Amino acid sequence: MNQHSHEEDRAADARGDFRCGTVALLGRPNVGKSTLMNRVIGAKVAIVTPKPQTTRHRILGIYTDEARQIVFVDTPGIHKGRARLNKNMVRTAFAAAEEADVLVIMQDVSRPLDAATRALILRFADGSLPQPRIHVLNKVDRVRKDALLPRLDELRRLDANAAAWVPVSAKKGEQVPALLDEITRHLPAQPPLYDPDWFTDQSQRQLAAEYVREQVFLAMQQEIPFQTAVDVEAFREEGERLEIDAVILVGAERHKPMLIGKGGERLKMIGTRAREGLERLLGRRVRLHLWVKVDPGWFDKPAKLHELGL
Ligand SMILES: Nc1nc2c(ncn2[C@@H]2O[C@H](COP(=O)(O)OP(=O)(O)OP(=O)(O)O)[C@@H](O)[C@H]2O)c(=O)[nH]1
Ligand SMILES: [Mg+2]
Repeated sequence: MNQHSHEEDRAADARGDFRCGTVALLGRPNVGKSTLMNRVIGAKVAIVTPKPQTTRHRILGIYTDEARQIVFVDTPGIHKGRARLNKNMVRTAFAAAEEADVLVIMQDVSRPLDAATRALILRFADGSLPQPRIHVLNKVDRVRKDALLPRLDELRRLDANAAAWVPVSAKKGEQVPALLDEITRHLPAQPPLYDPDWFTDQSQRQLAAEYVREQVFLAMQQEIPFQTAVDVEAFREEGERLEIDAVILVGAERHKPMLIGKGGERLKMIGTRAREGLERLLGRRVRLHLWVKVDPGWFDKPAKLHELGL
């Protein structure tokens, strides 16, 4: 995925100045964590939608060049939610933070600094986790530059001991190289942890489930996406082509006809778009079969969540 030579990797490695470590991407839902990771990796390894609570798992995105390997750990947005699924998502985010070498705490500067964002910043600012904190002010493409200064001032007061504050646009790529350099400064000197050719820890099977879920999030409204999960039941290679059978699990009986749509049109559209995205990502033909199953309240059932890796 990334253009670099293995010889250069080995050279930096041999000099002992190669840097490598993990960076947890933390923040409220919808601030752009997954967008940033995809931008750095140059591929859609984590799904992105305009709806909050898109990411549910901890997802690795591995960036390697001649001098460093930055292992991004994308996490679910930190939010309050009563269902077990929501609590598990938030637990996943905090667990990722504990294990990382560097914390990137992201916010959306196109929105006011609300109480929940403030509370999240303060939660890390107390230094209960010892790692360096880099605050990322995302979506600068949506604000006037002079509006950033008061925001920066306020953040510096909230977390005076942070390592850096970096305004970026994950969507446009603005200031992303500067952010990578800032992160690199805080990484330990050590050889790469992952094969430089790898860019994510997800299997093609997991990516397929996520790509379908992305299309469900984009196509459906109200509570439906939040009560939907995707489970790949069969995954096999037929020559060059991938054959994938996936079940879309919905949380209520009445969601099923809405997801399928008139004459099956909506489900067909979800399948087509997910398949096209997967074909682009994997560079091979895909045949995708989708079914819809109802499991009332699955998002509160420990056994079901476990089965889905949630
Ligand atoms: N204008 C603008 N939009 C952005 C930027 N970064 C992300 N977005 C949009 O913000 C929305 C949310 O992006 P995600 O990357 O899914 O956000 P997230 O933080 O991963 O969200 P969760 O997974 O729900 O926690 C999407 O519609 C993105 O296109 C940015 O720099 N500028
Ligand atoms: Mg996300």
